[in-house]
Amino acid sequence: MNLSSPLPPRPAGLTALITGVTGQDGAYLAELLLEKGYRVHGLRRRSSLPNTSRIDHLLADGGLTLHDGDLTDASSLQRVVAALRPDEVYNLAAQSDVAVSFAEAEYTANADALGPLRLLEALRTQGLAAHTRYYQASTSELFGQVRQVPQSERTPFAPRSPYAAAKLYAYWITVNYREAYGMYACNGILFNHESPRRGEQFVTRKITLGLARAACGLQSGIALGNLDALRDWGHAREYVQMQWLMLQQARAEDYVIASGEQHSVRAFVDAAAATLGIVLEWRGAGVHETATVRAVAPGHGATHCRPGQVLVRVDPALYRPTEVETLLGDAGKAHRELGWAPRVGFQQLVAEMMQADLAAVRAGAAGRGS
Ligand code: NDP
Ligand code: GDR
Repeated sequence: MNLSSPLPPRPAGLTALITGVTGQDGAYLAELLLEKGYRVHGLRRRSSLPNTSRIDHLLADGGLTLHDGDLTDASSLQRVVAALRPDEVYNLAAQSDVAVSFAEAEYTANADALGPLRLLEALRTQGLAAHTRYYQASTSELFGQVRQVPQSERTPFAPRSPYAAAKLYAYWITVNYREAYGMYACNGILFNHESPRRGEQFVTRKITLGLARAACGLQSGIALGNLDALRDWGHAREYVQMQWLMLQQARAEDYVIASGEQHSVRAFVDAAAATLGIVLEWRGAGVHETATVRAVAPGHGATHCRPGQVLVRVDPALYRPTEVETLLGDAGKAHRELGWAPRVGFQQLVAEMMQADLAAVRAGAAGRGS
């Protein structure tokens, strides 16, 4: 990444609070901030089983400190903010699954819309409005029913899910606190970003984990929903660098972060299968579409896949009530002002995820699929 202009100096040894530290982005961001010499604190919500597998290595080092709290509980946010008086807050916590948001719309609004409000209010009422810099994890889902391709900071929002509608409130309340109270508060409008640490319910990871299990004979194939959806996928490790950079500027602004490339879910399946030496044949359309193994090249790990095997079928239950069909980002502003230039391309991202899941399944570290 080339910075187009020198950053204003920030003091060393800053204190950062990351909500959502146990998630994909939280883990990468915690690593990045620790490398930069921050004192890093994370908010962890209560769970009946351990939810720290992505950050256990940071906890073992003693670098990262966790605090119990929940975005739906204002008192816990007030307590943590008052105790830490952080220099930077990265609000990454959210009910982040778009499909789940249709089933849990009220909870999603509570966590994803009111959660950011509670956090901003904690900062304001603790007298930190002029001190703490705040990052809000906004999303390309805000564009929803796309009217303009590609989408930039100037594209109108048109949310298509309870998740996106909640994130719309979070976007605007962040802008409002910036304007009303002079806070350094900004939105990163990030397009889809993936990694081997991606949650298993998201489509990319569902594909790489499912194909890895199929390659090892642990399941025959996977069921997917809308194969035609188009997404702009990048690597999470690179995207969290921009989250940090957005808080290091002379003034707070909102930025789109995207790869500028678009692929379908079907193309992701093809690329993941190719990493395993599998050539697929797609037949049928809509809910009748299937992908069958046409050929398998030896030596790529797909030891249990055979020609004729159905690797992908469509399950209509996995379609969403309203879908975001096409997303493609224009990150020109971030390129010009933050020096944003993604290095990891689509093929490299897919290959890294596929190889990581194959290695994990072979090592017995990823459980048996259904
Ligand atoms: P993950 O789903 O991997 O992580 C979400 C995190 O939020 C987890 O740490 C989770 O805890 C925590 N969390 C959920 N609900 C609450 C709550 N009520 N109180 C406190 N913590 C909570 O998401 P990602 O890391 O992928 O994404 C980070 C953020 O960026 C999210 O806000 C997401 O909506 C947004 N975003 C993500 C994009 C992507 O492509 N990844 C793109 C654009 C925006 P637990 O581990 O216990 O579940
Ligand atoms: P998205 O990611 O909804 O874009 O939200 P997801 O990977 O869930 O879906 C991407 C597209 O794939 C289609 N799809 C399927 N999706 C899932 N999860 N499972 C399936 O079986 C399946 N089959 C097809 C979906 O319909 C969709 O079109 C992610 C999250 O990280 C959000 O928090 C974030 O804000 C956005 O990315 C940007």
